[in-house]
Amino acid sequence: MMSRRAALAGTAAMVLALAAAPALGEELKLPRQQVNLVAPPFVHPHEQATRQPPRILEFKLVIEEKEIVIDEAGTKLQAMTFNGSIPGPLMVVHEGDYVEVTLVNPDTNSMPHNIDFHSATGALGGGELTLINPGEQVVLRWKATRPGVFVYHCAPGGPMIPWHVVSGMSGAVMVLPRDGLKDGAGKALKYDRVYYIGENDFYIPRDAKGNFKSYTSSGEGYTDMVDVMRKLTPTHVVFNGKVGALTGKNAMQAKVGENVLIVHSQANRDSRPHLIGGHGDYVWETGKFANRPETDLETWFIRGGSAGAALYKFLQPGIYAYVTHNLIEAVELGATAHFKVEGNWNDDLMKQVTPPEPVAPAKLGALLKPANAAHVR
Ligand SMILES: [Cu+2]
Repeated sequence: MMSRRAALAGTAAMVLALAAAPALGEELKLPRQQVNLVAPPFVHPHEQATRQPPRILEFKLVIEEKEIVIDEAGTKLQAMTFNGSIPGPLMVVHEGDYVEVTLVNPDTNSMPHNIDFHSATGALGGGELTLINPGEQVVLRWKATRPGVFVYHCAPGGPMIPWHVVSGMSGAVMVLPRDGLKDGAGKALKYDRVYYIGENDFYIPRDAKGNFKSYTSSGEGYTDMVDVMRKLTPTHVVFNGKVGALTGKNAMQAKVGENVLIVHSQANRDSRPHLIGGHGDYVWETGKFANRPETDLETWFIRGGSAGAALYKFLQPGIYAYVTHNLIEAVELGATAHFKVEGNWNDDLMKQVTPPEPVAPAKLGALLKPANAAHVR
């Protein structure tokens, strides 16, 4: 039983805690706003610049362990996800806002999970305070003090960390400056559309014949997958959880003249985004908006464990492939997305002067002769 003195000390501590409480009281006075998250590549509605004072933004992330198909051949992965999508949803707030996340691990799941926000400060990005078993939930609040795009991911400890991440548990947060994006010389930059692309490297085990294996649960496939992971050679590198998740009828849409912000995250491995036939007008390669964006880029670099942002105004209509410019990963392993852009073609920027045509035989002979025979010794 607690002694009277201990009880008094406890009461004193409580009084002290209450005396220190005004800070908490002030916090609670901040306006609150519930945000309904949407599945990538789409992003929930938000202001780009805001005149409102800092707020508490409430988000809910439900962890879902489930089987997904990751390519056209029907290859299966026992995935682990935030809100059922790979990547998890992009959460948008402004610098100075508070992010209040309710993380739910339903009892239909089989493993403990948590969340490490690269944008948050302390306690392993919140990972230390959010480890929950199936059937539990936890609420974490952190202050968004640094503007930029940042990865979040599950980090339940030891070998579980890379396994959960390469099984799908990552996403991103975008902390916008309160007065919006700037070009580095103080000029405001606005986007007409924003898309969030999360890149994933998958490591699917093969059977003796070389065919991809499937499992009835994550746990059943764990040992096999770790063997593949340790070779550091992914079997798939994909955008948004699946080969073709953002191509063809799933292409991201835009119109000529629109500024499109592309947020790209990779929680585990390096990547080199490249928009074929387009550019990065303004690129925050390391993703942090307090730094001046680079301009006119052809390819940019996403360090594993980070997110970057590129702003591009589409100037021509057509289908643009957005790839990682390791072209083997883009074409053979899956890391290709499409933008479908509508509008009018600009002949000044590009024109096919004559279409492909057969070369006349006489002309061909002339072409094959050394052009400047006199100079050939
Ligand atoms: Cu997890």
